[in-house]
Amino acid sequence: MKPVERWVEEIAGETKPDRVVYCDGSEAENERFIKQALDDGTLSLLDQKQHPGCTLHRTHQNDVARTEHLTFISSKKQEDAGPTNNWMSPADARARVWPLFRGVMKGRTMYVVPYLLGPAGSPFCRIGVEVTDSLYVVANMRIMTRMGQAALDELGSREDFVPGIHSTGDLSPDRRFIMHFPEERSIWSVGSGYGGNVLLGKKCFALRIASAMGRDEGWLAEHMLILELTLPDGDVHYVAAAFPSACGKTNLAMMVSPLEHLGYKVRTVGDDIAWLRPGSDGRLWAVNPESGFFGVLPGTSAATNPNAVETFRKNAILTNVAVTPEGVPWWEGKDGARPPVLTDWKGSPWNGEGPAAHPNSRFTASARQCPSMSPRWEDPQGVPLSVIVFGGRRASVLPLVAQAFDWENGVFAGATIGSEMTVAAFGKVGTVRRDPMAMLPFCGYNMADYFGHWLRMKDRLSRPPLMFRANWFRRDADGRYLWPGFGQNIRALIWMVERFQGKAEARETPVGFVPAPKSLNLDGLDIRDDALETLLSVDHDAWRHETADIRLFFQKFGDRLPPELNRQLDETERRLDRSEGF
Ligand code: GTP
Ligand code: SPV
Ligand code: MN
Repeated sequence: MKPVERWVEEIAGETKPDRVVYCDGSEAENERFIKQALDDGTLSLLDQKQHPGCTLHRTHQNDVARTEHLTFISSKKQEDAGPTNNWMSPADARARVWPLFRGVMKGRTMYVVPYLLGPAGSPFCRIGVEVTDSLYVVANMRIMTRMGQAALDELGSREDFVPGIHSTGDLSPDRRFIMHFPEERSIWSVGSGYGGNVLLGKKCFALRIASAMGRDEGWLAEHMLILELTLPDGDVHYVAAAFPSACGKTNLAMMVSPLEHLGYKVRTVGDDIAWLRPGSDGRLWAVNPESGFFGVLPGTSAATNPNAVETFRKNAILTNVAVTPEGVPWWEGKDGARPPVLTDWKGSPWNGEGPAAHPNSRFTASARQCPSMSPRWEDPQGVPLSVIVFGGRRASVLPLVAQAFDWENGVFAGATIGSEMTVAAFGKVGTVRRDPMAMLPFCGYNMADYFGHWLRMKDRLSRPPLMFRANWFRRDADGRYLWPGFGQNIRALIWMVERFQGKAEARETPVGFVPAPKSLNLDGLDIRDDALETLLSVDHDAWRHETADIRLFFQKFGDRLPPELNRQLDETERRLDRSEGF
């Protein structure tokens, strides 16, 4: 018996499914599963004329976003999980959580889902196996990962797969746990049917477990998009950008360049997760470990993200959207007029109160259907980065774009990013929290050690990418966005890449280099001078509050925080003091 078969047998012995089905990922199998899911009500068909092959899934009403308070890192020692993670000892996990799996699959089928993260044969490639009692999970994993036979072939008799156990359980939040064991590299998830909690290849493996692997093996697992920017002279550059959940990664990665006629072209490599490793050439190389998108629907239209609209036009799974009586999906911010009659995301007639689609409603669709994919998106070696961006959603404080002075200052910039919370996770939407590298909910070990790992990466990079802060969400006194955002964000990207080339002019501020007047390409963009000035300004008083808040945040980590970061903080404050009156 192969190791994977032995493990499956053991889990089946505990969870007691009626049957065990190994998934091969084939077209025929998928058709069979979809039909079954349509029959049992897990999925329903959307209008097949407009959306061939598309289905709708509704999650339970209390199960619509990641639940960070029910997500645990179960390392032997609490300090290895660190102050920003919930911790449960492995013994407590056995005692409190494991019993929830006993007999949980009685009367259900257990599907065995083997999958690859990263292209097969790539040095980045890793193997996972998820067992689940949800056909929704199977159908999603087939899109999001390289699932089925390819993974079984790669797996062979190997033991080094990451096992993940998922059961929807009874969906009670009292019995919902998302457990990670970074030392033994395994995952348990029970009591949820929502994306990030149950598609174990995504946040659980590709970020939380992979970040711990990366620490041990010398690479990084990051909550980043990857895009390709081609300049008019034909030079090709790759950019990785970390923004917190629902802060614009998918939109940036799939943007349509408004300057394509001038030779500025953007293509997509990934929209949510990047695995980064130093190459023998001293550059930092990136792959997208996924093969599909689990993207936010509200606000997505032909105007904001036509590439996404085309990507989920067919063969997509739409979760928690509203539908017309004909089964045409609808969400707030979709193109065209709102249909007069809608069933809301809960399945009830929509009475106009509250949103019709859930604000965190999402599409699952294959990257192969995305018109903007770069020809190199599955390159086994990955793509070399020129630029790393750390962004946040901030109404004030954070300028549109600012370049870090050097690698250490860039790690400081990433480690101190604050962002307003969004609907992607259960919590207080709109409140600013520190979200280092957009990884606060996703780092599988002590974040102080993670900062140290980032700092040390520099020793292996003789040609490091440049690092930047960015913020597309600055607002005026009336709450209106000062920056048009979406495709126009290319202006900031071009400036960043031109900084890497040593071409663009900059102005030094206490928090980094910002674009000098006229150095941002604003060709064809209608933006007021005073808006631009605010966007590129550094408000000293606001930044003093910011540094005070950062100091408090750093104190959480005690002695474990790398001293470089407090030194960077001190230097930032000194620069703010020195430049007062300018
Ligand atoms: P996750 O999948 O949760 O990790 O999110 P993401 O970072 O990929 O976010 P996404 O691109 O889906 O954007 C989330 C929301 O922000 C959507 O409603 C977008 O319409 C909106 N958004 C994206 N980019 C911009 C921008 O440049 N400006 C403004 N104002 N809104 C944006
Ligand atoms: C996020 O919340 O950052 C997502 C969606 O990308 S989920 O897969 O649910 O985590
Ligand atoms: Mn995400």
